[in-house]
Amino acid sequence: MVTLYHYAGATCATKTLLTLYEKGVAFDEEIVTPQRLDSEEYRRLNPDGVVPTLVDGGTVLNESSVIMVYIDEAFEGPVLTPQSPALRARMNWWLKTVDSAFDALRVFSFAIFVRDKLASLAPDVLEKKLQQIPYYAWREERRRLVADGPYAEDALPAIQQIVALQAKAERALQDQAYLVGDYTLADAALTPFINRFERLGVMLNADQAPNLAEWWSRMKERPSYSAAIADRTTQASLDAAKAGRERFEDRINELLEHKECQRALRDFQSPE
Ligand SMILES: N[C@@H](CCC(=O)N[C@@H](CS)C(=O)NCC(=O)O)C(=O)O
Repeated sequence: MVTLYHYAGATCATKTLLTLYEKGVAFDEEIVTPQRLDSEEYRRLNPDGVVPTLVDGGTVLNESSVIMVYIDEAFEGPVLTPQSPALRARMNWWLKTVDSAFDALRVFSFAIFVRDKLASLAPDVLEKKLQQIPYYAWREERRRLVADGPYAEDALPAIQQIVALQAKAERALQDQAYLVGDYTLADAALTPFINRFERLGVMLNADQAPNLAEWWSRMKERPSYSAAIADRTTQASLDAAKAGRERFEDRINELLEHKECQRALRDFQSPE
């Protein structure tokens, strides 16, 4: 049986969980704790030390979008990719666009609520944890976010990307119920991102993005949403996000009202 390595609440892994549930594929789960992410055993499966990883017999796959496409192609069940090359290209554009926004989601999640876990560590313990991060850019970004949270220099570019992604979705949903024709991998990819934006208090409201709001209600009604997100969300994680959102409410609003965010709303929602 296919095995998904992940941990609760990981946005990228949730994309692949949604795909497994939408397809109706039976799967095993291996929960990857923070210690296991850094272990040699796990790094052999995923050199970057991140989730998700999918193992299907001798096939080991990393990268959430690659895994989603594999699940759709390798297993029976509803087809989640359009037939026509043009629509398929559009879906692939969404997979790439959502992937490109992941750094922004990571920065903002970390700034608002993940950082507390690290900010309370003794300096030498924190440094040891930072040294486990394989890339210099990720490591230094994390160092800045632990120190300054949403006041770090990374916050504005991140929130602008977060707004731009939602503005693009609003535009795509102007005259259709799903991002590309019927429900596809594109919708599955965007779902955990919007879920996180909502929790962080950076989801556009229904006046700014009415079509996105309707799409979001539709996504939440799908059984895959319950199985991959709602049923797996702990009260502790909801409380942590709420506490961060409330604590930094003024800063979040200041960033959302920044002219760069307003520009993203204007440029990407209706560039004509
Ligand atoms: N581009 C990768 C990103 C994977 C990634 O960064 N995953 C996050 C969770 S969403 C992770 O494992 N983070 C662990 C950490 O930063 O310690 C993908 O889409 O699979």
